[in-house]
Amino acid sequence: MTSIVISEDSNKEEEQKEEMKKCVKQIASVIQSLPKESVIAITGAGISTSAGIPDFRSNTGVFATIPQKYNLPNPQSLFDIDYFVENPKPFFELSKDFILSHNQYKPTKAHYFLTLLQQKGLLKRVYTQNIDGLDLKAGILDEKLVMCHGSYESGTCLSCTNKFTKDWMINQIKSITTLEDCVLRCDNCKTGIVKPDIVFYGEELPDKYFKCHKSDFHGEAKRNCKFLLVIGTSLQVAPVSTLVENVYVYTHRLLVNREKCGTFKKISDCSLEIISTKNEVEESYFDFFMGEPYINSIDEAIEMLCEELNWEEELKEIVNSL
Ligand code: CNA
Repeated sequence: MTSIVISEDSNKEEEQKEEMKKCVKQIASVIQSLPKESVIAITGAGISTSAGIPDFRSNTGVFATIPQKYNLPNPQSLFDIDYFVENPKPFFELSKDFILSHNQYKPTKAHYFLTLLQQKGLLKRVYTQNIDGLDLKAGILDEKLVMCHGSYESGTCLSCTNKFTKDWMINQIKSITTLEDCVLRCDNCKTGIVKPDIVFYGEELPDKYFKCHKSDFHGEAKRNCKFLLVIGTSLQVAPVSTLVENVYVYTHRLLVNREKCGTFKKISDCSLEIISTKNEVEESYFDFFMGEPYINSIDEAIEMLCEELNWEEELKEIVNSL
């Protein structure tokens, strides 16, 4: 006689799946009850990895794969302003392919999910740490978007501050043949280095970051953010990493990421309910997590959420229309 044996592992997997389903239902019901302009999203490199752009800190990310030949003090030196001024070649050599091909990358489902939230009038702001421009390509409006770490859309001469367009930088890079030439030099002063307008470690964030931070996270205004959506970031780079702490105490927060990070590490499974008594009224709010081991990727999480919200067709329409 053969008997069916259910292993402990498969039981656990089933339990995890059920747990995740419950969590996705809860998240969807929160989203369905949100007022206008009450969602703030914070995004990082993980939202763009399925578009083919490596992040920094995954096993296959830039920091793990930087060639030894550059002899960098540490992987972050590649984007450190003091190091760049002394030795800009490693940055340009490694960025060359990205700058040349960056028009070819397409937004991911998670980018389009943010566009869908915008279309529904729910989106207040996207704070992206990314420099790939995919949020703009996905149709996020300029007034809704804060590119916290700048972009490759323009460049500036570090000596005479002359401005250059992306097309100028692309044409210059195309003409580079050897590592020795691998630095963009200013056409105006002839000596300065032209740095793409991305924010390096040690540089100030754009004014727009501080302006929007004031109107989204200060005083009474912070109460307007009812749902903080954090996607694809290890929350290791300040000040953006600190935004997740700046929200009002009853703001629901969802992290969609491979691993838990920052204060989301407190979540034991997929969600954490925090009950608090204020003015003798008991209030509860939730932190949510969608990632491993329950969900394998950001795209998969977004698909699950759209299915639960019944937004699949609308998401498809956006993808096809852009
Ligand atoms: P990071 O530190 O590399 O973290 C990325 C996070 O995303 C990690 O926690 C990963 O586990 C997670 N992740 C990656 N792919 C997936 C996936 N498919 N599914 C689920 N989770 C995934 O990057 P951060 O954004 O936190 O760090 C900030 C830096 C990265 C900023 O200064 C950016 O400019 C910089 N960066 C940007 C890009 C870009 O513009 N696309 C690419 C690489 C680095």
